[in-house]
Amino acid sequence: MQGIWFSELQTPGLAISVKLKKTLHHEKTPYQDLAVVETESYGRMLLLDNIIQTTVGDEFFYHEMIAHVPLNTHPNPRTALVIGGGDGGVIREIIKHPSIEKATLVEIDARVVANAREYLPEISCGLDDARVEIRFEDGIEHVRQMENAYDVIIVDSTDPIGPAVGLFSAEFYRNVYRALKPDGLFVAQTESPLFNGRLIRRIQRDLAEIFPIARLYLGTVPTYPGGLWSFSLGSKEYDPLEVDWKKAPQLVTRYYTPAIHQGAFALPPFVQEILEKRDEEEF
Ligand code: AG3
Repeated sequence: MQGIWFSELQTPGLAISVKLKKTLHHEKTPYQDLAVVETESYGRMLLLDNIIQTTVGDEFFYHEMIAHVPLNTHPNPRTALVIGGGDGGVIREIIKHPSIEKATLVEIDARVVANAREYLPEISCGLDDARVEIRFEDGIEHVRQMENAYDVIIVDSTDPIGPAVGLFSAEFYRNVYRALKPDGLFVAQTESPLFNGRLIRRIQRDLAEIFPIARLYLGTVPTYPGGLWSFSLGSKEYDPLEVDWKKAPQLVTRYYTPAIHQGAFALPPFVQEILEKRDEEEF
């Protein structure tokens, strides 16, 4: 192949390759290796430790699905917390909701936010909104300290390796429950149903023990492993399948619609099987 290509090794036997126009920035932050590159097919792309986090070309699939499903499930979300998500994409979607009074971003790595502001303005543009507060601290610690504070919590983390591991644990979910208001709900990105079935099953079981309502939904993200992505939702009161659409805000979106919201909870048989399997039956 001609030119310079970046490859992410998505599994030991699968890579995605993207042709580069140029590298715009590269640094080692106190937490990770960070690069912003210009690609031929997806525009600018953010890499953390050589893993694709987001691209200007396909970010809306992910950011709209992780934000609008929980925010429309809550009838009147006023306070929202994003853990991770330093590129600002989830915040940009949250502030589209007129009921939002305050959106807090808790990102451990200030360099992610600084680089997103500089190189990814289409994604980070919401970070300067007056309703947004940015805190550079550990999300795990933050939810440990909060109680009865948020209507919606969204975990926009990296893959469950290194520092993000704790964001996929039952202890963290219990702290999230406590940090939520009595009718609050939370969503986390929970990886690929094709390649992370065991993880998804374990998370769904943990959530079902902690929250009265636990559900899995799916979306497409072209640059993520397998292209099909999962989100796990835990809710104290509101069911994402019972949204009163007449009362939902009219949103300008490119992927999310009420019909896609409903349809995202329709699980293909292979995903249903993942949830029902016993651990020793893993493929
Ligand atoms: N959060 C990262 C999702 C995981 C992607 N995994 C992968 N490419 N192997 C994305 C941050 C976007 N705001």
